[in-house]
Amino acid sequence: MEGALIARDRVGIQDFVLLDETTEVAVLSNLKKRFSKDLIYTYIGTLLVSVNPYKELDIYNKKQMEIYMGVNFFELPPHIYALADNAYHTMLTEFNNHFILISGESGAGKTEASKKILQYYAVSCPSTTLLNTVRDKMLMSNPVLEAFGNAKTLKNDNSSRFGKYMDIQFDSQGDAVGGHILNYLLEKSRVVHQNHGERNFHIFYQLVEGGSDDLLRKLGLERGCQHYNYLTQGECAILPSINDKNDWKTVKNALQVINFDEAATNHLFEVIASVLHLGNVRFDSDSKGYTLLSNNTELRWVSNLLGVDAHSLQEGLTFRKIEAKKDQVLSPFTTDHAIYARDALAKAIYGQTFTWLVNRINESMENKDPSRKTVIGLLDIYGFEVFYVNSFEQFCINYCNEKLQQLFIQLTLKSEQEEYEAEGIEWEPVQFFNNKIICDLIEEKHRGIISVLDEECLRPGDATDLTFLERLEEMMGNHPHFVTHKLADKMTRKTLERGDFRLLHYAGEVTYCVVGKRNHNELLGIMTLVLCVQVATQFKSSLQKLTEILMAKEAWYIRCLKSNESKQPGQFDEALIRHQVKYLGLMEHLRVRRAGFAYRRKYDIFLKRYKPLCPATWPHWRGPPADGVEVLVQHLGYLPDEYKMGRTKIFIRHPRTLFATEDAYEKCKHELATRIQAKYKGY
Ligand code: AOV
Ligand code: MG
Repeated sequence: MEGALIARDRVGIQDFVLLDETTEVAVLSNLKKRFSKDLIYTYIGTLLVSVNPYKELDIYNKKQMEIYMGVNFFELPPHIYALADNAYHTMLTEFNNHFILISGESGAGKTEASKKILQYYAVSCPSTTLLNTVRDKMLMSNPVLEAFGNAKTLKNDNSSRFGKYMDIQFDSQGDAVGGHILNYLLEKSRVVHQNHGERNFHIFYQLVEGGSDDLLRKLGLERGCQHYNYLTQGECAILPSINDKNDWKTVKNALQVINFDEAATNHLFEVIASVLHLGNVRFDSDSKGYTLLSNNTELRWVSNLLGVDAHSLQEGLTFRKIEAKKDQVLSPFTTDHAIYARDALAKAIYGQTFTWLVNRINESMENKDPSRKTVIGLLDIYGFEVFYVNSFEQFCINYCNEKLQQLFIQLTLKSEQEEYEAEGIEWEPVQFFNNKIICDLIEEKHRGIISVLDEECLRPGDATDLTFLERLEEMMGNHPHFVTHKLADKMTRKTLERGDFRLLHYAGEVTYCVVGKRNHNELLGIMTLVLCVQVATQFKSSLQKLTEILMAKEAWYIRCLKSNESKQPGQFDEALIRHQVKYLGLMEHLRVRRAGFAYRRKYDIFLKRYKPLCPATWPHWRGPPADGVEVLVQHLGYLPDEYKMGRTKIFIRHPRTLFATEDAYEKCKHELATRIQAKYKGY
């Protein structure tokens, strides 16, 4: 198919680079126009912008996939399949590794996008029966991981509560031969606590709603979420948008596909059930203030299901072991402490199970012949989020988004600069907001928030969450992106409580609460703090590793925009979208793309298309394509200022120059066709 290299859509412009003016107003109006016609995708060069339609569109079927297979990026209307296909073909022809970075705030459509890409590869890559099984496993890993790692939040009914990076491995024929998943920081606190309007992880509800009578009996569970403390805090266990019974069936099937035999499946649900039982374990205090179990039934189920001794379990939940000289002394917990220990155990069990699950999935997708392979990595993490109360988890999630934004800035600006350099083209750098300052504020050695947290916990004895906050104030005092009640000006102070600190993230302000608002117990506060440190430090280094993995690959970007806060189809909330366009750096990206030159093409491709426009190049040009292009554009009357000749490509400054050429080409093609028709009419 020839098609137009830069087809102009009937509705709006399909590549922002070709807009006449790069103003925010023009960008928004183009997005809006397209959105109103269900055209949710638009390019900025090879970057794909996607606006969540909140309704099923008929653009993801097999027929659509076939249309996009092997077709040049700009020949068809923008689509996620076009991006997936281009990454795939570039990988095959250049035999290098790629990754697709999908970003956007919570509910913007990242997870859906990553699923669409995986489905595209499942259908479009060549297949053999053997490889079909690998492919099925990759596809089926999704419902399983979503059941265990996603939950309803206020932002998204299917919100990812873990970060996921998946490598899809291909052999030199382009067959998908294996996969590997890296997972990042699961939001474990959700297992024991959910805010109002939110749920625990889907799997719990699926089990108690969908599990067979027989299974529930074996696990000692009653049907219905209302029986479980861990499932009812958010007061929204049952929702019209989620069908737990059906999802249960999907997950059960998926588990079979990814090689979970009966024993493994049983084991998995025994562990899940044990968490539900733990949540129902209650404590009383006796006359001396010592903690006792209210009753033994739940605990016995936990010990049965996990195969641990009931007595030690009870002791662990109600007493603290203190090492005194060579002896061990048991000191009774207060009820608060016992609840804390119970919840910590539930979180640990769930976290371990999740890791185990990911490992099992990885085993089942393992590439049996790892010689010569290339990969396409898919990155789908939890999006930037701001809630009424933001705790440590939000801090990590937003930090992760901050890092990816930094990666995006480095890679896009760097690669653009390199392209101009490689082609010997002079260019004016574009001003942009670099969020490195916020990344440093969080992660810098000895001075960042994570380091302060780390040091504070190492201080003997007297560290509390309040001293942590004081230390932060001391260290960050005049940092432009850090505010606390004490540091704030009069106006801002009204919006901040004493135990909070606020970060001015690239995507907006977030106030984090340091002092436990759930239980105002100082000792518990510091325990949580210690746990946070172990995670934050680990998280920091795993993000560092991820950055290295990504930096070694060629990048493709999908920027997802949330169309409205109420999850409604057809609603284009202009203010909300403007905000995202801003902080995602889309305007800067666009300007960088156009910094002087909106359009660039390899000489041979440019010449092949437009050579009918000049007698000297038509029908054949003998000589270097660059010379042919020079002759051609001279003939077309390009002014010296309008274009530049690079080493392998022609760079054109304004879209209108190219539009004129494209129009001339269409006219010429039409005339040629008429002439040919006329010629053959006589026969
Ligand atoms: P997220 O991954 O970006 O949020 P999702 O991909 O889960 O967001 O999308 C949220 C919801 O929006 C989905 O459940 C769908 O209902 C709808 N949606 C998204 N993309 C599409 C699409 N292309 N077509 C139709 N509906 C769509 V989070 O995981 O919360 O950051 O942490
Ligand atoms: Mg998601």
